[in-house]
Amino acid sequence: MNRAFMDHAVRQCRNLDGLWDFATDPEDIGLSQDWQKQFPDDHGQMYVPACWNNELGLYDYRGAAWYRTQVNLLEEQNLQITFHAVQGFAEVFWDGEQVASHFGGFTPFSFIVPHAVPGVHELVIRTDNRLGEDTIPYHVVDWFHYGGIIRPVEVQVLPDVFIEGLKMDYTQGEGGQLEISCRVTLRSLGKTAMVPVSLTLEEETIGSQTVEVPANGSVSLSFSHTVKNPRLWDVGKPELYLIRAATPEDDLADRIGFRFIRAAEGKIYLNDKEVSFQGVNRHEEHPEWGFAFPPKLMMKEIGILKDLGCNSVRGSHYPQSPYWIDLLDENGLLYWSEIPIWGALLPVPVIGNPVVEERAKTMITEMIQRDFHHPCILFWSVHNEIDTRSQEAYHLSRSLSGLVRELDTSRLVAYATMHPLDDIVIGFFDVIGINYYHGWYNGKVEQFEDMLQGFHKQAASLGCADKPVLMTEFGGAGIHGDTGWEPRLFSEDYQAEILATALRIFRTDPKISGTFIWQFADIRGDLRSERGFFRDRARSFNNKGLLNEYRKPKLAYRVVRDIYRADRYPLS
Ligand code: ADA
Repeated sequence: MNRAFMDHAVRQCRNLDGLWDFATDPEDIGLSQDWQKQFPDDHGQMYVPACWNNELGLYDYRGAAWYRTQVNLLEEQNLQITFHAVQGFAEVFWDGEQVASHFGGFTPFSFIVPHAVPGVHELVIRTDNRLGEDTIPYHVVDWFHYGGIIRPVEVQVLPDVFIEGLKMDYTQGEGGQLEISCRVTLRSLGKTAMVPVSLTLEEETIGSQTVEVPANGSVSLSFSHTVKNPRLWDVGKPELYLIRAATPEDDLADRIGFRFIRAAEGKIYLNDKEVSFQGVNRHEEHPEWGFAFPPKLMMKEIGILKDLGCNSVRGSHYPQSPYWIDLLDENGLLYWSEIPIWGALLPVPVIGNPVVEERAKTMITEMIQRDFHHPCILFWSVHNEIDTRSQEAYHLSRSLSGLVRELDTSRLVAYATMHPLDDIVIGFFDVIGINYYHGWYNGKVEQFEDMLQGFHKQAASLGCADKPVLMTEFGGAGIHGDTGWEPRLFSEDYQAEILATALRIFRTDPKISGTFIWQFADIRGDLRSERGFFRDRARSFNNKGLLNEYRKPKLAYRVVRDIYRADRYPLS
């Protein structure tokens, strides 16, 4: 339902999209008044998925809010309900009883109601989108912090024995063939049962086993298979396979792509060919939809990325929609995925807060579990612009990079630094992203040359001269429509000049493996009269987009397109 392919052909699935009952709870009295049992009579309505901030009167509401809908069953059924993303901290109630809670606004969580009886059931969720000292992101963050159920809520009907998980790994075998191994997990919500399980890759059955699933327990099956002449996934060559586990009553499919990534001698290789990244940073945000980004617009953005001559995109700064990542898979575009530790204004003690570390680990685990099979994802990145000169960052980097390596040995572990000249965490990572804004926040854009020399020296001093380096952020603001003769700050002309000069410097530095321009499109900023942060964000937007917030191109878009499309990566 929420993927670009059928992840279930047998299992009944439907989204609970549409109008839900809705009530803000600014005094935070809902829990004490048991709103999960007695929803306020004077409630309004809110669309799901959506951000409440896009509704009149709720633009800057930060706090708790409650949603309610009904699920009507005509017969007894086992239900699995998945919230694909809810901003903030969510607590979920089924017929008045708490059944789930989840922290973090960009990854899914589910709960199961076994043997739900026929009749009308109440599904209630309280969510609080306030950010604080130990939330991720921290309460000072350079994007508008929306609230709401921002991605679909899905109801699936499960048989008593259902397929709980499907995980496929692969290695290079002899003569170009692939050795794939797949683990299928089944779970019982009832009695012990003997269940036949088949595994198909595209149309070919590559395994079948019958297994005993213990009552109210689970069991995992392993399958292995050799793929003789694999069609490798590559930039502009989106070779995809559907892998599907099935029983007589259930199924679960995912889409995979076979490709090999490695970093060596300062370069990044995909299928043994060096990659030079031509990318942009993309927030999944639009002023009229907030973070509840519609799939139709995602299609448009793929088209724009191709027109621009990109072969890659950085998902700044949080796990983005599965549908979006499916489209990247389908179009052979490379992807950098990360969790929302936005660190430019993150105090060092917060970096060392164990609550933040634990929450970061949960988010990394959920991100990798959800997106493990996507061939487009080359990088898992664990933080953005934290103070990587500090011991606290050293500890956090060791912890988070270690977790990524436990969960996935097939991709590169990355981060983005804003302290390239005195960064001390470089050694934990496979790839270093540098975010720097010469020509905008400080100095002249030509100073990038010195900055890079300084960074290469710093990396070498740490024994990391062989780590590939990407310029993961650089640029400047250009207000759409502000053009003229003089290179004024905030003019489209000056923005284009920064990018043209910076790209020339980076693309002629053999130690730079690619560029991700900040940013794809203008986004709303988090400016408040009572706080002085981000005051340079004219219009209350971050205006560094190549496009304005309505995806209209600026001069910078055209200048970058001429550079990105000049010599390589004919994506069409
Ligand atoms: C940082 C940060 C971005 C954005 C950018 C800017 O690099 O990672 O999210 O805030 O600066 O526009 O200043």
